[in-house]
Formats: sequence, structure tokens, C-alpha cells
Amino acid sequence: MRTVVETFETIMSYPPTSLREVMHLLEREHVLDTIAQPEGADTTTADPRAALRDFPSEGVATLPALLSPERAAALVKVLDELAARGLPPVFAYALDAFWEPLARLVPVVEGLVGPCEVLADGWAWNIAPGSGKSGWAPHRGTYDPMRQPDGRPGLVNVWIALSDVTLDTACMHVVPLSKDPGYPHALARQPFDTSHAKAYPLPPGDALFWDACSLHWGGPMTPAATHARAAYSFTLQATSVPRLGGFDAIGDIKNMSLIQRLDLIAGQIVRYGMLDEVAAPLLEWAELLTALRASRLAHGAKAG
Ligand SMILES: O=C(O)CCC(=O)C(=O)O
Repeated sequence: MRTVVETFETIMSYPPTSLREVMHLLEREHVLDTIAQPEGADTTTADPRAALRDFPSEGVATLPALLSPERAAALVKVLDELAARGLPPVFAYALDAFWEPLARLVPVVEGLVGPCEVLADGWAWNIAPGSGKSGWAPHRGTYDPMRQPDGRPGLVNVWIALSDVTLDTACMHVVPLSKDPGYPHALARQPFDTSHAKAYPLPPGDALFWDACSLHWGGPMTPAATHARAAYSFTLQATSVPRLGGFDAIGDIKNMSLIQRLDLIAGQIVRYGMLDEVAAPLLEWAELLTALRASRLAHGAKAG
């Protein structure tokens, strides 16, 4: 990772206005305050039966109705408003409404794998039809077979459909662990064997979650797609396994400040921005914030 000084030097070599515009937008105009978001708790009741049935053997399961269809539609509107202000969907993590489903999600995941913490790790998508973009290519969330001492998964990825996600709109595909020849001893072996993948079309508000060792990917936006594919994700880690290298856990989710959320968003842009072609000024903003945070933590650690 670059130091603050190196990051500043890179930034100074860019056309001067673009980064300043991003910072002005976020920090002076408080553009995020201008985004209308639904308030309070969603009234939905998530149904964990499918998860309890499928996850232990397959390492993948759906969680119907994590969000009500109305709440999912309201969150799609937020993603559209972000886009109208020139911000990628990952800025949704600045807003309370995108964290609210964790109150229902965490108990379900904990029911399956035991006590968990939420990692500072996630991404959001709002893929327009005809944009030429598709979901992410096949990969695993971790290439270590992360298991708890009792054999349960150590790391779980959760993916929440906000739009109606179909075979034509980049639905997720996951290879069940029981049919994955790469699991558990050859997770990084290429080419991946995708022959036993299952596609997971989901209505708005349903979630899909999988053992992060699982091979998974977002499918194509086909020419038949008529609407955008909107979704976002979380990563939960069992507290009984050592923390995934390079990742922080989020301590007090309910009381995260805007600065902490912007730090998190910047960290995700640094990590995943290349996959989604985030614009160069935003990448530089993210690198700067991430370098500043690292330096702040280093100074804090020294002072302590
Ligand atoms: O939404 C996608 O296309 C990919 C999601 C994914 O692979 C992930 O969250 O790890």
C-alpha cells in the first residue's frame, strides 16, 4: 500500500480539478445528506427455513424476505439517486437503511455457524441493461478452506437482491461444496470446474449466502434484460477463526460515524473498484482516504 506522501504525489500528477471535485461533493456539499432513504426498521419477517435445510450440506442457501419488496424498491431508488449524483452504488454503505437488514441477517447466519462478526467488506451493484457490463467472473471469497474447529464454515458471503434478479439479469451462480472438485484442497486450481453450478434467480428482498470457499459468480446481463440488476453484499466471519488477513471487523455497526462509513467505502473502492471500473478521481479519493486512515491508525498505535 502507498504511503500518504506517495498518494499525494500521485494525486498531484493528475489533472487538478477532478479529485477536488469529488472531495468537494462529498465533504463540502454533503451530497450524501441529500439522498432520501427509507427510515426505521423494515417490517418484513425473514424466513430461515431454506437456509437451515440447505446450508449445512451445500454451503449455499437462500434467505427469503430479508427485505420487504417495498424496502428493496426504496433501496434501488437510493442507488439510482447515487448514480444521478455521479457516485457508484458502493456509496450506499454511507446510509443507515443499507445496514438495517443486518438486525435480521446476523441471527440467521449465527444460527448456522455460531457467533460472528461483520467484516468491513462488501460491494453494491446497479448494472444497467445494455451497459455491456455483467456480474463478476468466477472466484472464491477465500482460497483457504476456512473452517472452525467443529467443522462449520468460518467465513460467509451474503448477497442481497434489490431488483428482480433473473437468468437474464446477472443472477448469482454457486457450485455446491458437495459437487466442487476443487473443495477443499485445490481451491485455487484453474481452470475452475463450473459444471455443477446452480443458478439462483431471486426476487427483490431475498438474500443468498454461501460459504466463502464456494466457487461463485454473477451471470451475464443478456440482451433480453429489461431492467437493472441491483444488489449488495456483506461478509460475516465466525469469531472462532483467526480474522481474514487485511480485513477489519466492524465493532459498533449502529453507531458508525459518516467518517467511518466513508473510510469503509474508500477501502472497498481500493479493493474492488478495478472490477467495476470506478472512475479515476474516485479511485484516487479512495486511495487518499485509505492512506490517511492507515497513517492515523499507525499514529494512534504509537501514541497508545
Ligand atoms: O454480484 C456479482 O456479480 C458478484 C458477487 C460476488 O461474487 C461476491 O459478492 O463475492
